[in-house]
Amino acid sequence: MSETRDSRTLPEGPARLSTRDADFNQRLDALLDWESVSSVEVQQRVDEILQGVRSRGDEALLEYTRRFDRLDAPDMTALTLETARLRQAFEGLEQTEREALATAERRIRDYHHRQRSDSWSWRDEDGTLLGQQVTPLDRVGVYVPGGKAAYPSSVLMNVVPARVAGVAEIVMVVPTPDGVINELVLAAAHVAGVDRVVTVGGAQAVAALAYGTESVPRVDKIVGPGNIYVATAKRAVFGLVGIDMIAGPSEILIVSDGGTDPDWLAMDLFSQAEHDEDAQSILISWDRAHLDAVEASMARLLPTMERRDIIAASLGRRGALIEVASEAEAIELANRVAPEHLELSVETPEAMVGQIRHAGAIFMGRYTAEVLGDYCAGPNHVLPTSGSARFSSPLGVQDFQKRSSLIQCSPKGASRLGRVASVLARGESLTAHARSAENRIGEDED
Ligand code: HSO
Ligand code: ZN
Repeated sequence: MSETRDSRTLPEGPARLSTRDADFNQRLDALLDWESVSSVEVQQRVDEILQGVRSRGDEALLEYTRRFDRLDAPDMTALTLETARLRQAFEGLEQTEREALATAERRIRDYHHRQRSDSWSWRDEDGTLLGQQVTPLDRVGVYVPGGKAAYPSSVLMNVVPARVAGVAEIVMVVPTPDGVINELVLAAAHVAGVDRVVTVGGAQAVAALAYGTESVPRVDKIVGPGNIYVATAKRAVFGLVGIDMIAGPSEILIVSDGGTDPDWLAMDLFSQAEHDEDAQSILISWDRAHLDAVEASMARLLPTMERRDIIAASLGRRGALIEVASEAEAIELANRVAPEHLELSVETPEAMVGQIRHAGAIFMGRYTAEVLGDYCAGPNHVLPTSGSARFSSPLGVQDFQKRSSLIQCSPKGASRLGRVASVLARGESLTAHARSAENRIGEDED
């Protein structure tokens, strides 16, 4: 337990820190330290599974599904769900659930529509055309975890940007241990526009998508979160196929000016803590009494939470309430943490947002609970974690589009560029390059 933690409050509560503490930097670094490391044992098991599916296709998929998910299917048709089955799942929902899914999908689609890159080109002074042609990926695989982390919202967040990009075929894989199917996940797949679902999971599902089997088509990119086996398998097949980022546990960092209801902030901190024992929730303020009030709210509300054990573990391991000297210091600290989610719970977030350089998603003002972004505001909830917002961005349409560059030389352009290329090619002693360029040098130079 830290020296400054108040022992009357949460037994498993977040650490209390102040930037004035002599050991502040050390303690903050220890809290932020998180790295996904895959053991040699996990890597070996994953390699075996990848090899199995690569060499024996569907037969291996059926065997691993029998072994790991206790699901004895006679053939792959028993593990494949077509669009009619997805529609049936959607139609079986309550009307409020159908409407919520449809509203979320529409808002996510509208937001991502604005992200699309268009092709462009121009002609230089010699009449040579230069440009960029943007095309979608042909086929994408979306991994959806089973069990406690099976989130219909993540189905929308991974599939909708691919659809908006123009991906022709989207295959979803989801484990169904003991044959238990999550109807909400299938309904979300329907709303998002998945073409087919294969009910296999783990490294074997990643292998099927990367190599293709008799029944599962090989895809060009695999996206979506998964456990350590899935993450290890994705890393292993990267290069043969594209992959998205490997996401760490969820994080929230709130900067509060002291004017937001402490109970609201307590619940905002809980909202990400309840994802995972390793999730991170941090509150920063220059108002010490406010930090005390939020700490008291957390202690009072925690026993009322269904997932209190996970929340308490997450807060105890990686949570923190940090007192800073000023607003400027709060901003500096937020940039240093580069959180996945940043709530600016202040009176005028517009004045602050321009100073934020590193954050996956920024939630501006007291009314903007981070959870609205998790489900339905519109932006993607697949975001850079563990400080990777310093160099990467939310999942988006760009992740499902690629660029081809275009060059069309006019005779004059070929002649002029030919002279330049020839000199550079001879400098590299590449004679065929030089002569190929020289063939197009003409008399038509000015
Ligand atoms: N906060 C998670 C996404 C999520 N939350 C899904 C609820 N469901 C990672 O950004
Ligand atoms: Zn969440």
